[in-house]
Amino acid sequence: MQHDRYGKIQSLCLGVVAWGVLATGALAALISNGGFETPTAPSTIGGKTYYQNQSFGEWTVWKGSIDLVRDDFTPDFDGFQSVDLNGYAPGGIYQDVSGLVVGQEYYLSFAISANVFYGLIDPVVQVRWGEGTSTEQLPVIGTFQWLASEHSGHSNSSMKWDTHVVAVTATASTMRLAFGSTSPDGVCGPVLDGVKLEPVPEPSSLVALGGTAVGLAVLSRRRFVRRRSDV
Ligand SMILES: [Ca+2]
Repeated sequence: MQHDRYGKIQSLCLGVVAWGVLATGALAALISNGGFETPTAPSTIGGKTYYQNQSFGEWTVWKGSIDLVRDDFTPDFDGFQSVDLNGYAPGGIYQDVSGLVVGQEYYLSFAISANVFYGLIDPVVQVRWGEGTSTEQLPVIGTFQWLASEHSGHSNSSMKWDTHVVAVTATASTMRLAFGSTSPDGVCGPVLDGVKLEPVPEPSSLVALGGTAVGLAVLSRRRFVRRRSDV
């Protein structure tokens, strides 16, 4: 296991700003259904499974299958539902984000955890961001692993979450954002929730945010793994 110190520092700094942005609460959401609260999934183990090319809300499955699950099975990060990116096989979802300003930098934030119904695993999520409709061809902007060894007491009834923040730039007014599991075949994988995209604030706004954001940022634990080969 190789720790990426630069990645951690960068992630922390981005987290300071992003939490501050979120704290303002004044920005319109660019990501639709980022909390996966619709449609309502059945209250059963595995929830509702969606397969390649099927959609739920603004999200579409681009590989494998995923499970939309309710928190009575898998306590989620926010709201009542989240997504297990391993349905019956490693899956992935994408959303085309519109209304972006070309050249503008944004902070993408999200939370990941692990479905450990069949035992502890260290699931991995790849994040893609780019122009075009061929999701497999989009650049991978980050690979993130949730480690059981860092989450004592984690279970499907007491889930521990990692929050991540990544800076992305809009090169078109509509960009595709995709998440994909690279965990082994199986019905338990990385669980995703709380996906948000916020414009990077102007420098004057950063000054006004003050130290509260710093306090919030250091409370979050995160791991940034640049390449799948590092894990
Ligand atoms: Ca949610």
